[in-house]
Amino acid sequence: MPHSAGTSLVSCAELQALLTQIFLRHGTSAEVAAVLAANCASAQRDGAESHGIFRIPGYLSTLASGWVNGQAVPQVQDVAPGYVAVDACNGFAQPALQAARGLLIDKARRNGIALLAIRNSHHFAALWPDVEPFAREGLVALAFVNSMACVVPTGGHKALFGTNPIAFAAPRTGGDPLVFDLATSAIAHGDVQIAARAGHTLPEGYGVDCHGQPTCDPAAILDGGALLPFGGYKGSALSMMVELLAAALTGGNFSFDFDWSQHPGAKTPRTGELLIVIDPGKGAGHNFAQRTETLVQQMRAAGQARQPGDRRYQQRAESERHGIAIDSEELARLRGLAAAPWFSEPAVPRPLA
Ligand code: NDP
Ligand code: PYC
Repeated sequence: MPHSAGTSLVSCAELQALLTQIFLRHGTSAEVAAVLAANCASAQRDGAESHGIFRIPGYLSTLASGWVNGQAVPQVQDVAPGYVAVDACNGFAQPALQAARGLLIDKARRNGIALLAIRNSHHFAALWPDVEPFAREGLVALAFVNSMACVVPTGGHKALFGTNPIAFAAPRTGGDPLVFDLATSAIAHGDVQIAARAGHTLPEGYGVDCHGQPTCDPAAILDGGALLPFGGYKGSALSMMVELLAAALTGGNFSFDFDWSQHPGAKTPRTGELLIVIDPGKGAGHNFAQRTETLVQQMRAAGQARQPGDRRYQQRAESERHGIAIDSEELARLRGLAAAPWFSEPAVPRPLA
């Protein structure tokens, strides 16, 4: 966001502290508040608009609804030499990843590869923060998470898949890790909400209305319509794979499995996440990070000037230099939330029916 009269500049540390306070005031434990605040602030810092502070009202209404347990303590299980499982206990996925991270890295280094299967978890964020740190430690990482049924499988007539992102990170000698993070739907649900709020239309082929008819109106997609996979049957197949890896394999819910209707205000999908971490040092390509760099150079030479992750890294550098530009009214709202919760007592998570 360009800095103008209506925007304020805050440092990432300041934003993180503010968000931590908000989560604490709305019923999360200190551990959960710290992890979610770091995640959300880093998305805002990197210009990931649909998964930064835009998500705060959804987090808070979900906490207030009792659908998620903001105080859950993840249960880590050492299943096998290359397999870690975590029961997030109806809490958020990121604290579950945090709890298992050390064991996962140990196993990946020892065996060359390790899996982390998170179940019973809520993921409401961008996926790249889950993989980029592994690449900074010289590892290759893949992550898959399923969400809520809002995507029609190819040729179908009913929303079944989530927007189901896939993220990948690889170390690279010449610069920041090579990272991509993409929804397997034509557009992320959060970006449909942003387009609807701004009164924008969407390109053709992104969604259908409540009658199953193609529409470019984001409001019609949100009002009983649905999204389409990206790239037709190819995106649909990837979305199907994400359901299998993130839900069937982990023991989490499919995107169509859960019923949040008894929790008005609930927005966070209660599903699962799978991570695969690989130590490239064990492979035939001893200098994997150098080979990543070679590939990037060749892609550049072939005419692909912008690599996935470039926009985020540029925005990150800009935010670190000048501060994160936030709409001043939005910032005032956040400060209000940090000072006084919208209910008198911190939310006590209710058990699920
Ligand atoms: P985008 O389509 O904006 O970007 C997808 C990827 O492609 C990014 O890595 C991006 O890099 C890269 N990219 C974009 N344009 C180009 C280009 N012209 N050339 C080369 N690379 C390019 O993301 P999505 O809309 O698919 O997803 C947005 C976010 O929503 C993601 O962070 C995702 O994790 C999140 N999401 C989360 C869900 C959840 O359940 N938690 C569900 C669905 C989505 P760059 O980052 O540098 O722009
Ligand atoms: O933007 O599609 C999305 C999304 C779903 C869950 C979190 N974000």
